[in-house]
Amino acid sequence: MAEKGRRGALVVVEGLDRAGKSSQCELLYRSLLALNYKTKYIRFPEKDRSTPIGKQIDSYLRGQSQLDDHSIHLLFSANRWEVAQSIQDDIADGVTVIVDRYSYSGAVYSASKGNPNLSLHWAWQPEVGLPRPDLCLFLSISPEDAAKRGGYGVERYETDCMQRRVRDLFLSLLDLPHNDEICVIDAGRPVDEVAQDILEPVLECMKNVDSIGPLKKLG
Ligand code: FDM
Ligand code: MG
Repeated sequence: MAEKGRRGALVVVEGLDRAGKSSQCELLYRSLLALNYKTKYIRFPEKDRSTPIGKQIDSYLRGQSQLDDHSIHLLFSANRWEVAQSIQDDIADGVTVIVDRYSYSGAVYSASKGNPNLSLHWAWQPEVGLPRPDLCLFLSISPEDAAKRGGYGVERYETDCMQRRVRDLFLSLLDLPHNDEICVIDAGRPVDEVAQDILEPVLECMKNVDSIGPLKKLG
């Protein structure tokens, strides 16, 4: 149903572990397909973690390898740069691309590790120039609601202390004046309600891409 000549929208879904990002991305993807929109759903780190960089990230997250904080940070960023061109091509082709985690996770998780040489400012720099989302939905969940959703897995960043820092840094990003494409969604509610709250701004954004103009770059 993409109208002739209209580009797709770049829609990013962000939030803490257990906020329901992947389930909501899946629901959004199916809703857009059901409405006959050309749509793709991708995630970072990329789904199978199967590219050479994806494999290194996977091994690090599982605790099977050690890497300097800056190195792993740059690998996460490189993982996005690997697919930046194909995102741009899809968008130009009228495909709406839904992205599960993006540069915001990239900067915030690395800057939450407590490394004094790895500030949020430093962490953001490799993201500059990547395709800029037309809309970023931040799924917000309180630590209490997150805790009700069951225990963490075994991956490296899935600890209370880390998640608390990540949450605070995410919130500080939302306050920055140039981040006006970020929309906060209360993700502590039933899945269907959250899905409805996500679908509306996404459809609105897809309708407005012409007035937004060409896909922008992160600055
Ligand atoms: N993560 C994810 C980062 O630290 N940097 C990044 O750039 C991205 C995309 O990887 F703990 C972290 C966030 C999370 C872990 O992601 C795995 P999923 O979405 O929970 O699989
Ligand atoms: Mg996770």
